Amino acid sequence: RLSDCHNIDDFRRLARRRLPWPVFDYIDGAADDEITKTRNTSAFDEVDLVPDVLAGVGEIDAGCTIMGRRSALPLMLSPTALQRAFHKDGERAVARAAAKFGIWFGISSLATHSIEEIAALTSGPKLFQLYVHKDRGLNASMIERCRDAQFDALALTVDTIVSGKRERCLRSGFTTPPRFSASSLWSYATRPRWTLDYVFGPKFRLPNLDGHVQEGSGKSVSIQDYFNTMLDTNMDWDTAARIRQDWGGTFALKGVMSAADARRAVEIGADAIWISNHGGRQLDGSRAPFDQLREIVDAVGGEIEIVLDGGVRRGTHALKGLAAGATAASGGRLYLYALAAAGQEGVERAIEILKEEIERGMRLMGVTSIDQLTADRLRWR
Ligand code: HOC
Repeated sequence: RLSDCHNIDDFRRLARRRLPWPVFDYIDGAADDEITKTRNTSAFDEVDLVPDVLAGVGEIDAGCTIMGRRSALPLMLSPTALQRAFHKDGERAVARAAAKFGIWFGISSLATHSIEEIAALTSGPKLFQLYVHKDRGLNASMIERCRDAQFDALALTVDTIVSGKRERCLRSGFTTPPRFSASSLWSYATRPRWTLDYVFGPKFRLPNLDGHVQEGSGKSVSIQDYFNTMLDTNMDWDTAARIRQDWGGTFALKGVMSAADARRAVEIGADAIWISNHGGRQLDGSRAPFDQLREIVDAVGGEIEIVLDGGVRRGTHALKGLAAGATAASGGRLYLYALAAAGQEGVERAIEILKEEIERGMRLMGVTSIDQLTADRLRWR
């Protein structure tokens, strides 16, 4: 039950029970041996927090400004694909929950609700995550639609030049739209709530892709097919600079991992970078974002906003990131399990838990605002 969920891992257990295994494994799985996925979270354990006491923490404010908009928490909901495959309300549930808490969320080019539908739901801070397709017309149309719908920022994904080797998805044969297969039939049959919603609910669509991938069109694709056939493998820094210019608004690069690339992001005029390895779903063996944070902060801190994306499951993970120099912490799985478990109510509960952990952590650290979290409050083991 939702009331029994006290941390993100509790939602994960619920999601596992509610989702057919190919769908759960799509969310939960990562590339190769999934070492990077595990490391993304365990990296936070290499650092200890040093609290101050008797600091008068009756009134605290966990708010901050991210990419020009006020956020009630230093926490963002990262854009993730295919959300209606996890819960019938999909991205709408996430958008509404984020708006309720006054925090940023993102939708993916592979969202199951349209740019316009999501924009109409909330005037809260929202970004669009762009995958660069070979079809330049499609890229241009998504950019224009986001501009018309007044999205606050565009985040260009730069870490999916080819697909990571998602072995769980290879085994289950996961595609979008999800398809039933002989090996997973039992799992679908024993999850009737999900299966009935999916079969009898609104048609599963990817409305931002202008019909490139659509149910009923015979165009179901696997993750490998999508990345390897539809995305532009030749994308480079000139492409990123051109997209920044075409968009003209607040612009971020999602998936930067090196200090040298962070410097290039500054040079093309990006407003923010997401230090991210795509939740360990791309290059297994890639370093954890938290481990890379300090060298990136040393290289470009103060010149560009730095969002720490990867492995965040606790309020204290966010606090450690902020103390090490991040503007905010962000994550996908941190709300996706909750979406799968209980829709909007689940996402709200997950944000509430992280909010409480952040605020409790601030009080126990002896700080009343997040700018008081500085690197001298950390000790690296
Ligand atoms: C079938 C198409 O960012 C991920 C997502 C994108 C997946 C495309 C799936 O899983 O990493």
